[in-house]
Amino acid sequence: MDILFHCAIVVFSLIISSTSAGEWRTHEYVVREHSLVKPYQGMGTTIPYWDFLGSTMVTNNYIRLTGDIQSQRGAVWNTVGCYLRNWEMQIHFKVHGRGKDLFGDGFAFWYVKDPMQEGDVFGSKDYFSGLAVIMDTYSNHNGPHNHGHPYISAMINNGSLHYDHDRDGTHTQLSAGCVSKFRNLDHDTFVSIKYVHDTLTVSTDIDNKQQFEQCFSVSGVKLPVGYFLGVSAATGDLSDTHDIISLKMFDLSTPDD
Ligand SMILES: [Ca+2]
Repeated sequence: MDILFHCAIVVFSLIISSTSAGEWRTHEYVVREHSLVKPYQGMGTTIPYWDFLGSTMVTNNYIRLTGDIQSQRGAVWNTVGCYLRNWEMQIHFKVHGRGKDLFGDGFAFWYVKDPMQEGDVFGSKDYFSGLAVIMDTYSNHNGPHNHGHPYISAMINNGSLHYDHDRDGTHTQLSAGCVSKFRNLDHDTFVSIKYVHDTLTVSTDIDNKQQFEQCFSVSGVKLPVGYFLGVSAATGDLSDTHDIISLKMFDLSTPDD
């Protein structure tokens, strides 16, 4: 009886897992191993599929990459390589602090070859290989740009390019980005990074309208599969609190892909 019961459970589990394995591939389905949602905690103090670096602090309601304190670096990295060909990452974030005019430095989303590398580019490694989408809150403004801040842009790197903070990354950015006033808002703020058929589209939902508005879109972006997802943030002389509330990854591949 006991053995039969266990067999039944095993068979039942197999049916469940094969069904869900099929569902992961369908449109608009959150891919659990690349997502970070509440409640964060797994067994004990670890969070399944995610690693942490630097000043990162996990609470029940948010993951704090940096506090409103000078010279901090924090990151959260997916431990599983991403093999989705077409995907969308929705980041629910909150950037806030005491600074009215002076605050920084911002945070970045990463899809890179080498995860868990602390460094000077919003808390992560310079000369990275892969994609960075940068939410730069502080205008270092020694450069040629005349846009406002916070400014969202993207950078593709093969390991040879340096992110130049003095020019706010202007000479290495993939295309013109957009100004996005996402700091110190009372409502929820989101950024969406979508990669479908080699087109990278970055959108934001920061006006409490529950819909995404396009920031920029670039075609012909070639990214390999198997890289790692992460988010990092840094403060320097200036500071801000950079919180991540959730990371939701959607598989946008269709059976035709
Ligand atoms: Ca900057």
